[in-house]
Amino acid sequence: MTTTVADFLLQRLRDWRVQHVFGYPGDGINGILGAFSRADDDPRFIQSRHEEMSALQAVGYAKFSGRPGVCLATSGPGAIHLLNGLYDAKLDHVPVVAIVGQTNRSAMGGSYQQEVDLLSLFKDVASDYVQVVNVPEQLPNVLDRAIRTAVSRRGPTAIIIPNDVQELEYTPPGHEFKMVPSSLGLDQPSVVPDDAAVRRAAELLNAGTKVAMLVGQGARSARREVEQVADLLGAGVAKALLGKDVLSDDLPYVTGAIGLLGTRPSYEMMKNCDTLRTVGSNFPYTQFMPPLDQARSVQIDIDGSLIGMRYPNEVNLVGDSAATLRALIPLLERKVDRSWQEDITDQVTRWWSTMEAEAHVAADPINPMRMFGELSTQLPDDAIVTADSGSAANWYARQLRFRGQMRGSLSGTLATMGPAVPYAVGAKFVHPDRPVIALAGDGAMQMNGLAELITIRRYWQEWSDPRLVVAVLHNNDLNQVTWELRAMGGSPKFVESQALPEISYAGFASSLGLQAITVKSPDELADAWRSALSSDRPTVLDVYTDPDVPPIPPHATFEQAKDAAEALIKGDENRWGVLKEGLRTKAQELLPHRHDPSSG
Ligand SMILES: Cc1ncc(C[n+]2csc(CCOP(=O)(O)OP(=O)(O)O)c2C)c(N)n1
Repeated sequence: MTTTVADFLLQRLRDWRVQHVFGYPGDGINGILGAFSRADDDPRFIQSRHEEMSALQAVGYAKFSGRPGVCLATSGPGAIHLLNGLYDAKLDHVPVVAIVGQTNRSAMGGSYQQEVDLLSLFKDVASDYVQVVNVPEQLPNVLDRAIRTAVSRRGPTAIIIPNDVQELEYTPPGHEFKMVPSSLGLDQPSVVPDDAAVRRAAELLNAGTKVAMLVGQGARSARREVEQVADLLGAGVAKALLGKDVLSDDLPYVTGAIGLLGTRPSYEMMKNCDTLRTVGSNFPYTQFMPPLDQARSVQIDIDGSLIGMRYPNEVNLVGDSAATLRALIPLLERKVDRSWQEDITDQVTRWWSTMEAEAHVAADPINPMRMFGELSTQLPDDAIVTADSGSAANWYARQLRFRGQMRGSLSGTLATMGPAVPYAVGAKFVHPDRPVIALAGDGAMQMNGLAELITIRRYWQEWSDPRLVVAVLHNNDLNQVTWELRAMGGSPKFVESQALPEISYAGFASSLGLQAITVKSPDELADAWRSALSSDRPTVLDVYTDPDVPPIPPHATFEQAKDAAEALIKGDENRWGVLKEGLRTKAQELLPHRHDPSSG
């Protein structure tokens, strides 16, 4: 039997140890689908309900595996649907390879059905590498380069294979003029800056007395080293959103999230430090970093093109975070005066009790912070948590205490709606033996999550640990934007754009045979989470939450508060609830707390 280009494509993906391809069919990739059938579905074709979901599943897969995610779509509309997920990969620096079909070569340029200029379509999103395979001999090089580029540049790449090319007999590139051979594999270097640069960084850090560290997802492989440095320097450590799982929140000097979704201890630490050390983070909001003339600063990042642009650093060290920190550690002097770190530790302890108290503020019917707070205490040590880009992102950032081997992610930079459920599906194919929790908005569920519950229904029985919990913040509101309108735009809630139609998420889940739990009272929350986290199947927790609890940072500025108040005066339909919940929540920062998590 002859080997077609599509057969070889799958063979080569197997050679690269790709085990899953997240995709959706169409006649533009019929040649490839035929090859899947001949290859006994190896790699495994994972079918979603929408190509954007396939791309986001590939992003989730890549985020939780550290390996490239692969997605597949047909020409024209299928390729277009992939785009948003690929941009998510691009902005969060995640390796994803997209493979798409195209009309036959004979029809190209003829305004043929489903013919879209795919090179132009992918030109921006896959700017590191996008290529058409015109003849069989081109394939190994194009595929290998797409994979190697995605991994080494940490972003999406795209391969376009016309339908008729997929069906051609595969012939390898030869040893001739204008042939490009190829090879498998990629051994990446461990990059360490030169000694002089490391010494300059050490001198700066040794000179400081109030050291603040900021870690991001690039520090994930340097957990032990970051802890060691924080201890030596008597520093506090804030975590950028994508770096939430880099360090345990049980470490007393970890101040947690930073920025608009951040914590007060992170805010205070940045406001008062004299030295800043950033590791593996591209956190963009400079206003949450020290005033520009206040701190001397060192940054470590693997990417020389992204370093040094968030703060006027004195030293920009391009290198692998763990290796660079290991080179730095012997040069650091242990700070004798520990008062800066002790002060941070006190603030962190108080912060967690404030969070607990805020979560226990009565709301109508359920305070969303309580939903997350109850989860936090029950999170299994090996849990993987994903979150949507609405108000869930705030509570994910502030209320969840990560520890153990927990992993977590969301659409950190594109902040697209609806990644929680597809990321969770992607995570389940990486770690079928771990519990996965998706924290979803009801708007996101209506946009795409409900349909992806069907994908979960289709596959869950093959996961060795069947626990996948989709917890829906059922507030009948596009809440995050409603609050942004109030706080930033000074506008009241515009009901036509913000209110969502009421539906039962539990009802839909139960029609699919998933466990479905509706929660309408805060007293039911703990049992609901227990039941979901001990279930023998995936669960949808349909939690009726109060849209009037403000997802506004505790350090909201006076201007923002003024805008919000003006918005309410202008006639917001929820004005009384908003005022009540806002005041009650804010008061928790000032009041002594009954719920002190440090007391158990
Ligand atoms: C694709 C996309 N469309 C619109 C937005 C703007 N947006 C950000 S959050 C949000 C509201 C999300 O509502 P929901 O999922 O119900 O979550 P909630 O904030 O209510 O918890 C919207 C519309 C976006 N980020 N992405």
